[in-house]
Amino acid sequence: MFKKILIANRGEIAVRIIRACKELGIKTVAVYSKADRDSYHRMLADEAVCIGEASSIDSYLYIPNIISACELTKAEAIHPGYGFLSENQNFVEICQAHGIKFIGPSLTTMLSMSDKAMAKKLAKDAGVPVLPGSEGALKDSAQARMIADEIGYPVIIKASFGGGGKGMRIANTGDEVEYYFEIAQNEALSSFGNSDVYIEKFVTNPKHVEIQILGDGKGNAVYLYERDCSVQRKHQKLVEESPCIVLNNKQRLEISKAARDLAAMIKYEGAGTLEFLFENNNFYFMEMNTRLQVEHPVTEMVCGIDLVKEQILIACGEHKGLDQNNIIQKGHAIECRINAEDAFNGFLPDAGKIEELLIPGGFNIRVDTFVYTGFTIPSHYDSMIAKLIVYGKDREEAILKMKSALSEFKVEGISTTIPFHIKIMENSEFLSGKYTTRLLEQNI
Ligand code: MV4
Repeated sequence: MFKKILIANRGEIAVRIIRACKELGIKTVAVYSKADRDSYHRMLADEAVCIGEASSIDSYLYIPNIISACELTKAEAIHPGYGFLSENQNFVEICQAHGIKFIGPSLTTMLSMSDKAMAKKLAKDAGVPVLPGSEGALKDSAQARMIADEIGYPVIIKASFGGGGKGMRIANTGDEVEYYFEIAQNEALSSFGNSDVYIEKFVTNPKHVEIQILGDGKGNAVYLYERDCSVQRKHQKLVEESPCIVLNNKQRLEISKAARDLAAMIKYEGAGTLEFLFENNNFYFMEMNTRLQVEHPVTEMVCGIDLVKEQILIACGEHKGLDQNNIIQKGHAIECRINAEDAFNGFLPDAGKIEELLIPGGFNIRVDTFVYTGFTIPSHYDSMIAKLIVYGKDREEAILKMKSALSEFKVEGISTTIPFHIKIMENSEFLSGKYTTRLLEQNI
C-alpha cells in the first residue's frame, strides 16, 4: 500500500480524496495556492505545500511546483481529482519520469481516448453502438458535405480533441456543413491546439446517460451501472441521478456490458466513464472520461462502493480483484451541485464571504464540501461549493429527501443554486423522469 499520496487538486474533491486516504491509513499531502490558504483541504491533510499564485496556471496547473512538492514530501503517488491536470498527458509522462505513480489510466489509454474520433473507432471495434459519421478526422469541407449527405441531416461537427460542448456546430443543410466546417476547425485549433474535426448524425432531444466502469489495467473491467446527467445548462451538469428510470433492465445491462467490454479491450486502469446519448430507446457512445467525475457519489450510493478507495487500491496493485457479482445497483441516488451563482441572474458567479453555513443532515444524506462559516470563496476557481447527495429506497423517496435537505441548507452572504434546485425538484418533467438535455432551455 502507498504510505503517502499527494492530492493535486483543491475544493471538495481534495477533501473527498483525503478522507479516502485517511480511511486506508495513507498519509496525505495537500497542495494549495495563495488564494487557498484558508481552504479546508489544506487543514485536513497531514502536510500542505504552497504551490504558487492564485491563478490556476501558476499553481494547480503548474507541473514543476507540484512535482517539487511531491519530491519534497516523498509522496509516492499523485491523485489528480477532476479538472486541472487529471487528463493532462504531459503530466502523466512527467510523473512517470519522476517515479511517481499517477492514479489513473496509462498514458497510451489517455492518448487514445483524448482523440474523440479515435475513441469512437475503438468503441465501434468493441461492439459499442456509435452514431453514423466520418471515420476519424475530416479532410476538407467537400468530404464533410459528402458524408453529411449520406447520413442525412441534421449533423454535428465536433472537434476531435474537444469535449464538454466546445467547438461543436450543428448543420441542417449541405451549405451549412461547408460554411461551419472552417469555423469549427478554427475554433478547434484555438481552443484545443489541434484543428481536427469529425462529423456525425445529430441527435435532437437526447438523454445524457453515462456508465461508470473500473478496470484493473490487465484487461479485466466491471461496470457500476448508469447515471442520468441530462439536467445541464451550457454543458454544466446541475443534477445527476442513478438509476436512469426510463431504462429497462435489458437496456441497462446491454449498455453497461458494452461499456465494460470497451474498458476491458483497452486494458483500462482505474475509474472511467463512458458517455452516451439515449434517444428512442437507442444508445450512442460519445466519449470516454478518463478521470474520477464530479458526480461519482451518485454511483457510490447505489452500488455501496467507495470509488476513490477502489482507484487507490488499483493504482498500488493491491486490489483483491474486480468481481461483477459484488456490484449491485440498489435504491436511488440524486446529486445537486450547489454553486455560488445567482441562478435567477444568468447564473452569474458570486464569490465572497460565507456569513453563515448550515449543512443538512439525516439518514442517507451526504454533503461533500470544503466551505465553512466565515470562509471567503476565492473568485479564481470553479463556482461549485458543495454537492448534496441523497439516497432513498426509490426515486420518489430520494426526491422528497432532496427537497427536505435543500430546504435545510442555509448559505448566508452569497447567492447559491439551492433555490433553483428546489424548482427542479418540483418540475413535472423532472418528476416524470423522462426529461432530456433540453429540460432547462424548455422549462424552468
Ligand atoms: C451530441 C448531441 C447530439 N448529437 N452529439 C454535448 C457535450 C459533448 N460531450 C457532446 N454533446 C452533445 N453531442 C450528437 N451527435 C448533443 C450533445 C449535447 C448538447 C448539444 C448542444 C447543446 C446542449 C447539449 C447538451 C447535452 C448534450
